[in-house]
Amino acid sequence: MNIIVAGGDGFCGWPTALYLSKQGHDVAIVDNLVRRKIDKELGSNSLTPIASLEERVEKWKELTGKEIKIYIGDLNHYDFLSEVFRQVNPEAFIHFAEQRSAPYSMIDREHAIYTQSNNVLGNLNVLYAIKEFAPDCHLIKLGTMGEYGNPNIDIEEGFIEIEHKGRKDRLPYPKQPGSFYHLSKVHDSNNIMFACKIWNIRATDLNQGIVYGLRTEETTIDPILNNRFDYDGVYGTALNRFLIQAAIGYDLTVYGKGGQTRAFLNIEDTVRCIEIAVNNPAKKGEFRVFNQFTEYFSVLNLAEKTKEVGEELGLKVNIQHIKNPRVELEEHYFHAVNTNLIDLGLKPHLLTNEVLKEVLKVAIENKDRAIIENILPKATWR
Ligand code: NAD
Ligand code: USQ
Repeated sequence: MNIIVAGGDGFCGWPTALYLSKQGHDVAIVDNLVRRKIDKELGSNSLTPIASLEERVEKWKELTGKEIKIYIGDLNHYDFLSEVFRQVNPEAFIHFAEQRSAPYSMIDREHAIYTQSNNVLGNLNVLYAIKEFAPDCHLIKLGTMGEYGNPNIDIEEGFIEIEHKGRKDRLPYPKQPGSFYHLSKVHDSNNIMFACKIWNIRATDLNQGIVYGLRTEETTIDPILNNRFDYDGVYGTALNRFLIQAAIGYDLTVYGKGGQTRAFLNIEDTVRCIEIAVNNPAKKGEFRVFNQFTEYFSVLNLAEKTKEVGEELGLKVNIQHIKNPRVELEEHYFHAVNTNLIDLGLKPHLLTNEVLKEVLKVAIENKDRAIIENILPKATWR
């Protein structure tokens, strides 16, 4: 298939582009490289050294003979996006290309406005481009489990049957997101659902949990194909941050009580979930939602697992409960359904001590690159 991977220079997009290219698809990456610019803005870096996108795709071609085309530009420049659609004629558009950090979106007004305009308007441009240039193209859009927030009932996959005053309907599941970033994903979901209804577009909204790990079979073939590994207080996510903190001898930063429970998946499963969505497209006019995660854990539980594994590798690991920079529940009910992807064949890579050790070893190998002053969170919600 002709597949566009938007955001293909990023943490989830790069391994996905390689994996789909390996499966024999014609892959084109669209990316404006803004994530690399944000590293400069924040004085931050990936713990693993990462090559330029040009070097990455050249190396992939040299090693496999497979070409990945690259289009450097912004989804918010509609002329650019239109030209990409004309040239690629995509059958699937995988949309990772958004500002994805909740803390970044909460820094101040400018960062909130940037996040919502980049994400919501970029996605709207993609919907218009599909309507105008590739009406059969399947939009596979990365949403987030955080769209749902922490309701005191089970979280369904996108929709819930409700009985009210004797009548029943299947309605979108209520959303209670916890940051301006997470809100941008809710706005995207609403726009996609509406576009499917009025223009007969086909779309899969993947409400992804927090991704841990960094390596896939393809990214480990050569160091030039390395994936990025974020650890700073803005872009680093819970488990990856703990593993890197353990590697550099920094106390693990559990925010508040640590009873915040979140859904997780291994990066190896991210790429497979995308493949499953590609191979099983939504029907014309269908808006479907898959909850893309394999397990859930409390933050404290993950810190304890990291401590156990770190100590097995001879590291001294302490857990610190620091003041929570966010406004969020620190103890709550969490039970979410994730059967749609499993029913379509996903075989989860679960979080074992062996898996944790592999990621921890990558962190140890690269620990001298860590910029210590970037570890504590600086952006606050209040
Ligand atoms: P990332 O920041 O590493 O990658 C995003 C990529 O998109 C970057 O390369 C960036 O340069 C590009 N981009 C951003 N805005 C763009 C624009 N307007 N035009 C063109 N390119 C643009 O993020 P990631 O961790 O790979 O996340 C990918 C997607 O998955 C995001 O939509 C994110 O919300 C979602 N997601 C990520 C996680 C996670 O744990 N990383 C979990 C759930 C959902
Ligand atoms: N947390 C800590 N200590 C840390 C970092 C985080 O206790 O050092 C806590 C946070 O307070 C929060 C939880 O861990 O309760 C998760 O935080 P996170 O930074 O790992 O994840 P989040 O901000 O939700 O965002 C990440 C990705 C985002 C994606 C989301 C999936 O950056 O793109 O959408 O995970 S989900 O959480 O399911 O919404």
